[in-house]
Amino acid sequence: MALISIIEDFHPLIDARLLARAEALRPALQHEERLPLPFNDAPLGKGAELLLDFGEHLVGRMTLTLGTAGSHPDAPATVKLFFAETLRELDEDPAAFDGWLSRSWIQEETVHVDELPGILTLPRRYAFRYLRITVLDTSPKYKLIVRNALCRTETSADRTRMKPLCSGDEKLDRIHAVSLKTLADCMQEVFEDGPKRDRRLWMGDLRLQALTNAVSFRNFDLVKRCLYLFGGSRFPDGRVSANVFAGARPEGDDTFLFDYALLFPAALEEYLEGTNDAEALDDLYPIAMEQIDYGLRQQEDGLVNAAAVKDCFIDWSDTLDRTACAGAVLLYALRYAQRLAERKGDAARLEELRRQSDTLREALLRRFWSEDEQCFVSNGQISAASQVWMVLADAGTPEQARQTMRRALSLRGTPHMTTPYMHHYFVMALLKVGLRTEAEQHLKDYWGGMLDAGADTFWECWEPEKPGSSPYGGLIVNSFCHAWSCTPAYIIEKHLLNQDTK
Ligand code: RAM
Repeated sequence: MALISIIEDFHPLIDARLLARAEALRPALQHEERLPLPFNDAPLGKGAELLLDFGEHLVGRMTLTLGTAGSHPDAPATVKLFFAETLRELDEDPAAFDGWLSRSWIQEETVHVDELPGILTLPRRYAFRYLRITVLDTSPKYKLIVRNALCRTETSADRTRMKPLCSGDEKLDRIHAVSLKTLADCMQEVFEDGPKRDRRLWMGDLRLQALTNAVSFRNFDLVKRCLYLFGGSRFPDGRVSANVFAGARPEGDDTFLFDYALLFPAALEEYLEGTNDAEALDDLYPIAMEQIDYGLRQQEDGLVNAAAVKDCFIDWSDTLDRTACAGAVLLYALRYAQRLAERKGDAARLEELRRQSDTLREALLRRFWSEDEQCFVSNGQISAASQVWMVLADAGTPEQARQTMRRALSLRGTPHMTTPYMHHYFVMALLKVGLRTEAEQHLKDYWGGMLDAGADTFWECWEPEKPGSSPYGGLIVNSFCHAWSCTPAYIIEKHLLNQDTK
């Protein structure tokens, strides 16, 4: 499933006031200096390699101090630098990548160094733990020495708030710590999806980052800034883009995802729960309702139409039937819209939303609940995703929900859940039906599985059945510090320790 949308002449609907508000909330970045674990400063001739390990995942800018051995350098040194978030990435051949994403995301540079000895400051920000330096050439007269490698890290997260968990369960504590590290490394001038790739703001990711931020860094201004960015540059008909390019001139992408747009009301309501921000409610309530109205307009015979189903992300999977999920996400969003309408004192709208929810719930149950299977079936397919979203949407009775999540736990075949994004919602659905032990176990197995496989930060994709898989046609462009994977800290603090299953 390649996710590429190209709309010629796309002119987003710009709300300059909202964008100015977002700009005013641009955070200051905080920096720290990090050195590699001890390394060998032996002279490196043509073809020699040096692998630096910084001991932890970093996001920042790199400066190398270079010296020479031998006679006076009579030619530039050419060096290849390859930054990798994981050891596994180092085994990949950048030249062999032939996937559908840009190979420009590969963190590889070839640099000529004319002045030696000297300082080499690299122009980009990198996300990495490892740096492999390959000397492509010096000259017969000299060898290169890497005397120092310094990374100046960047984040907008206040690291002093990164309190370790002491639950008495070592695995849970480590999962909690790595999830906060993942979030911190994704917190830049916006909540990025991944500091290596795509380095921008995606709605589905933002919603999960904001939840985890609320139990950790509590940088609500950054959440507000991101919501305003989504509000400030939209599709011409008012829809929220799936993501925003958040550089100096922010612009919503011409990619639309039905489920992501419907998470805007959820993210807004959750932001308001934490802040009671009246300005944000006034500014963004109409935009949240526009997403709901769009969703409701996509109904045919009470269910979401095929075009909108096609616009649903849900998980990286080519075989997943998203029909049930699309309807369930709409019903789920209607619940948040009702809370927003209540908050806003919009009684007429609230009444209407209640009616629309009831109608949709009935239609979903009628179409997708199977008495024979005792679970939700989407066009003949029984997937974890369909069960999860139906349960989260409150589509069935509590008994049906519990039944269906038991069924989801026992599903072994395809379609597999492929991302921590989907696994997050899986755990939330288990908690919702009271399967707390199973939820905790799943969290430990799935995120713990990444730790066992060597994660320093949680990954964009992790299929225990297929380690090394990539939705992009090559692991080398996968992100290994990814926003939507940061939720264990939220789940642990808000739900496992507090027994809160809202
Ligand atoms: C990927 C991004 C992001 C996700 C979208 C759907 O390209 O990394 O995390 O939200 O896909």
